[in-house]
Order: sequence, then C-alpha cells, then structure tokens
Amino acid sequence: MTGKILVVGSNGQIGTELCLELIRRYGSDKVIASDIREIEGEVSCVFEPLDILDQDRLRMIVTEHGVKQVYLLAALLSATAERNPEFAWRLNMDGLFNVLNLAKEGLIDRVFWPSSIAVFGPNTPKENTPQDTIMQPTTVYGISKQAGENWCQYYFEKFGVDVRSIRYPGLIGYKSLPGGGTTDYAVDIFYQALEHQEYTCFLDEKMKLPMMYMGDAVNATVDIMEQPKENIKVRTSYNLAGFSFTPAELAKEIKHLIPEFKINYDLDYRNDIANSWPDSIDDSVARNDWGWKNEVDLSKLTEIMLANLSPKFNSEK
Ligand code: NAD
Ligand code: AKB
Repeated sequence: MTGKILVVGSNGQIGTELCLELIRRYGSDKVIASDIREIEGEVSCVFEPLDILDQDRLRMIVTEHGVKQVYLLAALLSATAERNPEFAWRLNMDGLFNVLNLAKEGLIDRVFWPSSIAVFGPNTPKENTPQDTIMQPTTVYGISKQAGENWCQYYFEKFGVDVRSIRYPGLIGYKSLPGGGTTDYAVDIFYQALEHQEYTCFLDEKMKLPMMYMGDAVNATVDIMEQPKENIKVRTSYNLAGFSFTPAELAKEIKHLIPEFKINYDLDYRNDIANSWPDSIDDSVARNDWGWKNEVDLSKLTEIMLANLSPKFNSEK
C-alpha cells in the first residue's frame, strides 16, 4: 500500500483497537493516530493532536505525512449527542466534510466513515432490517449519520471520492471505556459486574439490540478498505450484523461466570433511543459483496470480556 493511514478519533473505543490492527497489518511506520485528546493506552505509532473541525491542521497532517487513507471516527455518539444536538450536528457533519473535501481535491485516495444502526427509526421494520428500507431516525445522531451516508454517496458519484462505510451495530470491546452511546450499557455492565457484582441498567430488560464484538468490527473495517473498488457496490453504508440480545439475556450469560451478579433496571431517555432502533439486522448484502462474516457469538463475547477485564480488577484490589 502506498502512503500513510490517518486514524481520526484514535483514542476512542474503535480507534484504540483499529490502530492496533492497522499496525499489525501494515507496520507502525504506516499509521498515524490522531485525536483531540492526548494519546493513551498501548498504541505505538506517531500521534498528532487534531481537532477534526480544524481543516487547516488536518490538511497539514495529510500533506506532511503523505496520508492516502483516512479512517474518520471522531463523532458524538447517540446519548451524548441528544444532550448537545447543535454541536453534535456540527462535529458529525463538518468533520466528515473536512475529510471528503481533501479527498475531492485528490489529496486522499480512500476514506472510511462509520455509520450506525441509528440511521433507522421507529417506522423501520424491526426484525432483520433490510439494507434498503424506511429510514426516519428520531435522534440527532441518527439524522447526522443518515445525512452523512447520503453525502458519502454524493461525493462518490459526483467527484469519484472512494469513501466506504459500515452501519455498525453496538460494539463491545475490552480495550477502552464506553464513549457516550446507548448500546454502551453492554460494555459498562462487564466493568460493574467485576467491580460490584451488580449493574443498574438504563434500558428495559427486554430491549433487544443488534451488537457485535469489537474484534469482528475492526476486521470488517480494515477488510472493506482492502477490497477492490468494484466489490463496493453500496456507497451509502453497508448493514452489518453480529448477534442480538436483551439486557436480561446478557445478565444471564454473565451470571454463568459470576453467579452472584445481579441486574437492576432504572430506565432513562436512552431507553427511548434504543426503542427506535432495530432488533436485528440483515447483512446479506455485505456478505455477498465483500465476504463479510462474524466470528464471535454472545457466549464467546462474555467469556472474552470477563477473561480480559478480570486481571485489571484483581490487580486493583
Ligand atoms: P468514542 O466516543 O469512543 O471515540 C471517539 C473519539 O473521537 C474519542 O477518542 C474523542 O476524543 C475523539 N474526538 C471527539 N471529538 C473530536 C474532534 N473534534 N477531533 C478529533 N477527535 C475527536 O466513539 P467510538 O465508539 O470509537 O465510535 C467511533 C465512530 O464509530 C463514531 O463515528 C461512531 O458514531 C461510530 N459508531 C460507533 C459504534 C459503537 O458501538 N462504538 C456503533 C456505531 C457507530
Ligand atoms: C450508540 O449507541 O450511539 C452507538 C451506535 C449504535 O451507533 N453505539
């Protein structure tokens, strides 16, 4: 691969693991991490402080390092965005335009931009939600993702910008802390289970949502970017599915490994957000177009999360 890869939002949940995978596949001299916050954790590559809203600095980093691919992860997620809708719209949209416009100028060859199941709304078919269906999102986050998808397609069709996208479900990993999403309960629950053997959930016990292990999501992300152009037939964003579960089902899995674990429920506005999203996703188009398949199911995920987080809590005791 020619040129360097820039990850914007590298300190977040996806960025932390994505940088490690990119370094594993291409070497640390190929990857540049960047975030508005200072670097944390295990990532061993060049780090550039960057506010994605600062277009001049983005341009400077891209030209100075010879960046040819950008993974744009900086955004406000659903729960945080509802508390600050105007800023969420600005960050989620202007950040995307700043990257797309550099690609339009020919400085960047390929862009990855994540969408979300949040593009769907209460009128969307809930079970096995198809690739193409009704999309009337009711959150500012979902509105920004749906608009972003259409802008990606527009830049591809009008200007030939090679931008690729996945509608991630809720992602669950152990390498970083949750970042303001509605599905993040399914990350936090593991920390609370290990520390307090108890978790108070802000979603209803029967709220079923599509989820995925972070390792699978990161593989899908790099895999879609490695595809030849002709395999990418959807230029809005691809549906992607792992498995679906409710808080009660996740609690039951955790109880198999931590028998004293208890879950309580105290619903808040995030339950309404979750209620507007699908229960499960049909990702057959991604499977057919570029061979996507997931590896990890719910019981494997529970084992991975507890096995990797336990040492952290044992060493803190
Ligand atoms: P996160 O909140 O954990 O990470 C976002 C990172 O962006 C943070 O490190 C933050 O410091 C950084 N950031 C914020 N503002 C910035 C700015 N102005 N300039 C540069 N960096 C900035 O989010 P995440 O879970 O890693 O999600 C990354 C992307 O994937 C987002 O676009 C999100 O919408 C999308 N997504 C995530 C999930 C999920 O379950 N995690 C699901 C669907 C879609
Ligand atoms: C969120 O809950 O906001 C994210 C998402 C599904 O986009 N995890």
